[in-house]
Amino acid sequence: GEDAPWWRSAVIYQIYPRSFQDSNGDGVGDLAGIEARLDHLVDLGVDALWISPIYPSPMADFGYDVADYCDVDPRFGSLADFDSLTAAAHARGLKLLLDFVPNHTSSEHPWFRASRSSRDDPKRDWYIWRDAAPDGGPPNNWISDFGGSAWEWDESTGQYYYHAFLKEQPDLNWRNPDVVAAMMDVLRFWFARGVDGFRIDVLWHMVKHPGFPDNPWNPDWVPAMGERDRVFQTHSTDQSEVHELAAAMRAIADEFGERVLIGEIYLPVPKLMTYYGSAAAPEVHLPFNFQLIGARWDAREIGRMIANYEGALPAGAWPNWVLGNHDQPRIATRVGEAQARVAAVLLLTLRGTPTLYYGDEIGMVDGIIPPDRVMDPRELREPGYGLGRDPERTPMQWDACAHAGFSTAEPWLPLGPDWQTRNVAAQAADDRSMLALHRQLLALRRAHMALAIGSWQALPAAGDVLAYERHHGDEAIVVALNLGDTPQPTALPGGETLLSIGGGLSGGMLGADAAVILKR
Ligand code: ISL
Repeated sequence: GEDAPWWRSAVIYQIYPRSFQDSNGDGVGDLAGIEARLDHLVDLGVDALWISPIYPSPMADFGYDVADYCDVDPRFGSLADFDSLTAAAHARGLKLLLDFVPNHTSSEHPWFRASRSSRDDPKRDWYIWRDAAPDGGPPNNWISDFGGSAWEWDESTGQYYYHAFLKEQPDLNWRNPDVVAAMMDVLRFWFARGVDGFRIDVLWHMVKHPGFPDNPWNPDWVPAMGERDRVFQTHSTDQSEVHELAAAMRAIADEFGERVLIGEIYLPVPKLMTYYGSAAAPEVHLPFNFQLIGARWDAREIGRMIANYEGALPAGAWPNWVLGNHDQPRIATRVGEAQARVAAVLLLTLRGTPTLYYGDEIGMVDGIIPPDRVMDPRELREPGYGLGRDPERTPMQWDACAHAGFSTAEPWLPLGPDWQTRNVAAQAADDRSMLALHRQLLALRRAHMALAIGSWQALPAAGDVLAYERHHGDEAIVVALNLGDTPQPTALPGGETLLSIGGGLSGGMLGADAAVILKR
């Protein structure tokens, strides 16, 4: 009902802090920059911002390698800047979410420095250390997400340590209760500081099989898939004990009132659903649903996927949708400019909490990164397969001034190819722009409870058309989308047009790349 928790009707906006706004002229975005741009988020109409990691870090994986969980990296600012940003966000009615990175620390974290100092160090068991196999090789065949064995030999103590990602990102041993206690204190630290929730990095990775058996080899593997997929991550991820940890994190969030936990989980739907937990032991509020990122852009396939996901939700569980993030090619590049508009209507009219990736509201495309500008360690380790993530991390395109208004200096990554014409300033002045479309969609969600929190029901449709109805109380709203580039015959219940793009509906035909929202 109307008193649903804030995160159910909210739209979340993801900020990659290096790339949003630089305030001090070093070419890297920072917290003061985000604060200076908060009014963009207010004008857009989102409810919450999630900021990718801001903690002190050697930046081997741009902040997903944390060296101190309870401070701010000087490149991003200070704790005082963080408090100022939090207050400024809250003053505008915006919630603020941080990124919690519990699976691994930086190899420069004092905990790991202690752990690797000697086999007898009290912190030795805070990480995952194993003897070599009899041939001196790694303990098993587990492979890092960024390529190569997930085990790194430590010469001085004569054991291997486990890292699911870079060797600069050793995995914590969450089977050790001292690790659990220390990390739960990290959550309390930020909740007490006013953080409204967390996105939890690689939640499904946190616990590994205690026997460390080999993972099954993937018989269909080809190099273009990336080294990671040589094996199935059967024993290295998604172990049953992870659910106790998720429930423990949830219990802490609940100590602080209406806070939200979002789990980053790349698993098939039935497995994803288990991370909601149960009524007795709730886990994350929103296990990220990345299916729109993986799906073929086809009305029938996406229609089946939505219905399947809706049908699989446990009682009381709230859905969510994502079109892009800092690890995935941008939606405008995946489906093209015209369909990116249709995709925006889809993201913002499905049932559930949407997360919008910075720049997608102006239709930013993937950047083109010259070889000498590559920054992503994933690209540097496995070049040439399109696995690199720099293209979706280029600076926010604010205006047509120097460096797109992002910085007074050369940005850490090159600007996107179209920044001089595709930017916030240009689109703010054009009521048919992608930005204007996002503002309209977000205003409609605010004005119509059926869109914000109503039920979802498929409507019959054929060809490239996807159609559904949202209901709340007496309100019924119909959405129809043409996921193709030819006009499609479409029969819809009549109603008042709330929004129409790409030529809309006329004479029983939904135009190429068109979408309509009707109030019955
Ligand atoms: O990219 C992936 C899914 O298509 C996976 O390889 C990966 O497991 C997933 O993206 C995990 O990402 C998160 O953790 C990483 C970090 O590099 C990413 O930026 C972060 O989103 C390690 O912390």
